[in-house]
Amino acid sequence: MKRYVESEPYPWPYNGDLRPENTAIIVIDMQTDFCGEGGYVAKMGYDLSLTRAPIEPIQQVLKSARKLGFHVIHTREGHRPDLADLPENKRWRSRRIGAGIGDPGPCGRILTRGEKGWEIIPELAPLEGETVIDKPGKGSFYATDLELVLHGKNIQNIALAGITTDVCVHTTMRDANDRGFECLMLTDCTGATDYANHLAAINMIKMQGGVFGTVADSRAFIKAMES
Ligand code: C5J
Repeated sequence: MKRYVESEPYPWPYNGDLRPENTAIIVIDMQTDFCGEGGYVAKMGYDLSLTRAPIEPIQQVLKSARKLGFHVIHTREGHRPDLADLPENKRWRSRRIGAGIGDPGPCGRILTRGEKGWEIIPELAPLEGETVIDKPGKGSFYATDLELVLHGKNIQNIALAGITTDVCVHTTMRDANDRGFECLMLTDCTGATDYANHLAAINMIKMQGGVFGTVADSRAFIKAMES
C-alpha cells in the first residue's frame, strides 16, 4: 500500500513508501541554548517566542511517531569543553554579538557540551533508545556519524523538525538531500530567529519541483503516519 503526506510541491515521499521502518523524524537542536531563557539565542537578543513556537507541534508529532514505531533522532549543537572543535571565527563572531561560545552565561558555558544550556529542553527530552547526535556545526552530517546511523537503520525518508529553520534545519536538509534521502520539512515544527527568514527558508524548498524535498505541516504528517 502506498502512503503519502499531502505536502508541497509534491505528495511525499515521492514513491509512496512511507513506513515506520524506513522513516525517521529528526528533531534538530531543541536545546535551552536555542529556545530557553538565558541561552545562546536569548543572549543574542532574539525573540524566544519564534524558536519556542515549534515545541507543541513537535510534541504532537513525537507522540504519534513513537506510538507507531517511527524512528526518532535528536541532535544537539555544541562544543567540547576544551573548545578544540570550535573554529576561531565562530567564536569571534559569537563574542562580537555578546554571546561568546564557551563563555559563562546564566545556563552555564554557552553552547558547550555538558552544560545546562546545551541540554535538550525537558518538553522534548529523548526517550531511552532514541539516537542523539552531537554536532559541532550547523549541519547534522558534518563531523558526526549520522549517515552511518541512517544507513544502519535502513532509513530512506527523513522528516525534519527543530530549530532554526534557516540554519541547522536547512543545512541538514540540504546535506541529506544530496545524500539521496527523501526529505520533508515540517513547517510548524520549525522556527527561526527571524520570521521572514523562516518563511523564505520554507519557500526555497518548493523551488525547482522540490529542490531539497517538500514541506507540510504537522497535521498533514500525522494524518499520513496514522493512515
Ligand atoms: C544556529 C541552529 N542557528 N541550531 N544553530 O546557530 O540553527
